[in-house]
Amino acid sequence: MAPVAQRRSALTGEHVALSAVDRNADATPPPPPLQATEASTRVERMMEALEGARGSRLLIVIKGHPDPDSIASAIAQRHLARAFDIEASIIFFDEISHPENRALVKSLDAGLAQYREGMDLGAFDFVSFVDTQTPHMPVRLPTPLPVLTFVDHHKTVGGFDARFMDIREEAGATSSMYAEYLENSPFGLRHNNPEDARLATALMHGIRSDTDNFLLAWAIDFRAAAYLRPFLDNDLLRIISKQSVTARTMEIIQRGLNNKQIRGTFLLAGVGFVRDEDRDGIGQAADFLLRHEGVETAVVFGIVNGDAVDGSLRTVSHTVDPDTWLKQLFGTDTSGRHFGGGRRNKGGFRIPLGLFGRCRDRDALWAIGKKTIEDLVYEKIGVDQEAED
Ligand SMILES: [Mn+2]
Repeated sequence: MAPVAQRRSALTGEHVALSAVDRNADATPPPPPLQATEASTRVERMMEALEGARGSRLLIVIKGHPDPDSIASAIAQRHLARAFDIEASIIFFDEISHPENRALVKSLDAGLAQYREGMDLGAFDFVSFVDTQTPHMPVRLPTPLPVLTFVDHHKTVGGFDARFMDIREEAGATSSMYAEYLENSPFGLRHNNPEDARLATALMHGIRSDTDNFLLAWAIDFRAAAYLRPFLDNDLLRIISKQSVTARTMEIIQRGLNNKQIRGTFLLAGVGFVRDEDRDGIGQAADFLLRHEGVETAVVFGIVNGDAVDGSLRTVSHTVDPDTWLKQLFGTDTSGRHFGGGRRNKGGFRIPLGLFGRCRDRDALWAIGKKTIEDLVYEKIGVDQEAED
């Protein structure tokens, strides 16, 4: 008989037999998950942080426009917090602009709240950040809340602390990291539980969405998918992952096509004025234009909501690191915050127009915005090319 494979339980340290082996002792035991010890250590530290906050009130923050990865991660963080009698509320600040994401939140019955002026965020004891690069609150609080957990897969920027911090650039989605916590904790997903099925489905959708349907997935993303698979609500997954492009996004893509300028492997396209609720169209236009033959990097930008130049970068280039590239290009504002940042294949930037946003001559305003971005980008491409030669 094959020896019974064992694995250390994450919490108790006891050796427990793998259930797959129990069912069929003759089969070769499956290899233990890669980095099993690391995963269990991380989970223990997450549990310690939550234990230390038992009974408290936790604010889980989604920054920027909520997307499938941040929404699922926030729900997973709430699931874990609740196991420690922590009263957790999820809050977001920017409009859920993508119609698919609005449908997602609705069909998940996710219980997300949008921030409104006058909300008393100071009534919370702790804050958790998911799927974001820095722990800055979009609104000012009289006393900043201590950061309980910080979980993300963007490039590390450092300079802050949290009771539990886990940043992994080699994860295609923050949802994969949460799936790993669930798999290795005693508070993982349960079969035949509708709420857990929704959470599993949300996480799977988050991973698919951030990895371009596993095209850009890493080992952790595939492991997460394997763990989530038996818990999924397949009908729900089909509904929420239905890809559609809105008429206004089509229009933004069309403007991008009309205005594109290509230099070598670089494509730059200004799409003019874009409504706040259509901001995601800029990213989708960049996704689309990146498929242009011979193009390795695409940057699409527009003036969003009349008050900021907003842009998205997509790249398959080996030499362009979106985070470094955008940070070098745009630098920081007066309080030292970067105008842009990103992760492995994508990035974004937002440059507030300040007083210029009040300019009534929209053509003049767009001309200034467009010229500034074009000059900066082309200067940078020139410098990069010289450095390569
Ligand atoms: Mn993400």
